[in-house]
Amino acid sequence: MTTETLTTADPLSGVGTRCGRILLTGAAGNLGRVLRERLTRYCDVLRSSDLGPIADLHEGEESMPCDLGDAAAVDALVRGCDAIVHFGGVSVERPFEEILPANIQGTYNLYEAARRHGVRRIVFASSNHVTGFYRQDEVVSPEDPPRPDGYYGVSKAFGEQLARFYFDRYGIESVCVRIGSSFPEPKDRRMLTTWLGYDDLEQLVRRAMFVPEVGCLIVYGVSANRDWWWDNDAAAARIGYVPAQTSEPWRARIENEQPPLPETDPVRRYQGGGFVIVGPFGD
Ligand code: NAI
Ligand code: 15L
Repeated sequence: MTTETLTTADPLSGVGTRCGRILLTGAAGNLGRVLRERLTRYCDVLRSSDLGPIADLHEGEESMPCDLGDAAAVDALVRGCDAIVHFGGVSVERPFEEILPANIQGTYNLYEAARRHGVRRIVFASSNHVTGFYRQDEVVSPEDPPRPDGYYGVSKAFGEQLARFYFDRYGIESVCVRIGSSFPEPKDRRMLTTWLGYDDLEQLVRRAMFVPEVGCLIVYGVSANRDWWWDNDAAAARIGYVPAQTSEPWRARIENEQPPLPETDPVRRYQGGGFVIVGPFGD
């Protein structure tokens, strides 16, 4: 596990963890709302963006609404930013027509704007659904081939490949965090394995932002839960991520209240859980 494999010095020690202007997309979303105040500690100005304006601004925070599917608007959004924390987009399985502008065109617009405006680092909120069709009895590493469990997972795999291309071609560094399930607490048996606590999320984003020379890196965003499906050694070795939270405090209640699904149920069989059975849409 990650806690045992971090044998080298912390790659963040002695490195400044502050920069000029950070752009946060998806700022009105569940995780955006968690990150907004926390990220103001790491920059002079946090540019918080979502489809609509952000009302309750913190000190050092500015609001700039933008539809990620609008290339010209994204270009203006990115201008003047030093780094990007890209959490905006459709965050669940939806028809392809909804995923395409927000997640696929939107992430392309963002990387293109980053290239034009000289942004050097992007933290991309990818998802465990890039590998959702691996079974729950398999351990998956970022080196394994993607097995997306829907259009949403496909869009996140696209984002990861875009990150790879923009590093190889233009030297823009990215850390793609395949977030598990980041909520105040795990909601079901599956999330006992996939849960990512908010303090661990902040640690991951901070490290992904500031550890030098990450290149293009894929890590899983998961806390130190008892069971694991993901080999996250790269997160420890490359950015020094050592999770401090665990889903254990919720285990007894969840296991008492929620009987296990039959072993043959795809929701129990596959890592993506309920995402693997959403759709088809529109038939
Ligand atoms: P969320 O759905 O609460 O927030 C996403 C935000 O993106 C929303 O506020 C929405 O208005 C905005 N958005 C959607 N389409 C947009 C567009 N075309 N232009 C601009 N903004 C747009 O999702 P949440 O939970 O906060 O997740 C944040 C990110 O992390 C998402 O990219 C999601 O895919 C990813 N993620 C989250 C996980 C979790 O457990 N919360 C797990 C894995 C990945
Ligand atoms: C995700 O990618 C979603 O954004 C989030 O809402 C959760 O459903 C999470 O995955 C999960 O797999 O639990």
